Amino acid sequence: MNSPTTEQEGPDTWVIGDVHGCHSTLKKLLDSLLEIDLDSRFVFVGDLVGKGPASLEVLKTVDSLGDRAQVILGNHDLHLLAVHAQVAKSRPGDLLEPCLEEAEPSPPSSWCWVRWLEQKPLALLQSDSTGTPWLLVHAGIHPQWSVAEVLIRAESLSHRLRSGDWSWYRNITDPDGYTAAILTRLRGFNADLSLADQWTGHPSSWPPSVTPWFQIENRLTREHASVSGHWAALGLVRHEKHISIDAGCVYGGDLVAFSLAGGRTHRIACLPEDRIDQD
Ligand SMILES: [Mn+2]
Repeated sequence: MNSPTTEQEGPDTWVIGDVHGCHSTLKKLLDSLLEIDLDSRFVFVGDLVGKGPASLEVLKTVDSLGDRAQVILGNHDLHLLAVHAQVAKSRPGDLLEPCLEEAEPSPPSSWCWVRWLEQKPLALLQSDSTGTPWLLVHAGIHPQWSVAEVLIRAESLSHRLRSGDWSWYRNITDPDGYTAAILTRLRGFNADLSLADQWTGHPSSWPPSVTPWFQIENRLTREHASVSGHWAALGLVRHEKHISIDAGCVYGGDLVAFSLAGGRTHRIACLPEDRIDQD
């Protein structure tokens, strides 16, 4: 994590947090990272879309990066796919209409965000240029799951998603639905390890019986380097080998990129045209 640049063998990989339709800020961040190194690679840890003003443009820009960019699905990306599949309703403030209006490719053989997005994984093991494997997810990792279990569960959920079966969606009694809740929405657990998903703010405002997932004692992946986004109220925080990188760009915070090999962060303040009012 702290290896000097001279020991790196390949281009650096930047993990980028929740873009949420902030297209202008994303372009500025990508331009500045490519200025540092034209060969930079990127992993987006979910929530490309929703809330911000230009979700469709974000999808197109990330697709235009080709093999240089990988994407993990977040809860808002799943929500967009669910609205398109007519198993969820668009909410005021999602600002997903332009995506939904362009959901059918024309001509049929051309690129379409639906097929592109539903192929993206829900967890990724990404080695940095020094060979250290990082576990990347949108929201969190269950404390009783090993790295292997995370990847197997993520693959099972992906398979279900691509089959067009949505019966797992928002249903934590379904094993794939529970995986989705953990990987894309997790913040805290109650003392009995049930999900405490009513607590979305900063942990300092939580009751003592609720614990952030990354602080659960004896978490199986605690010795494994990992990155997540999703938690704007928590902000950019390192806890042992885990780093949380959602600094609330769409609310007027920063869009953060974290360099896997160098351990550096690069942040761009939200541009005024991307910012939404927080009510
Ligand atoms: Mn999220």
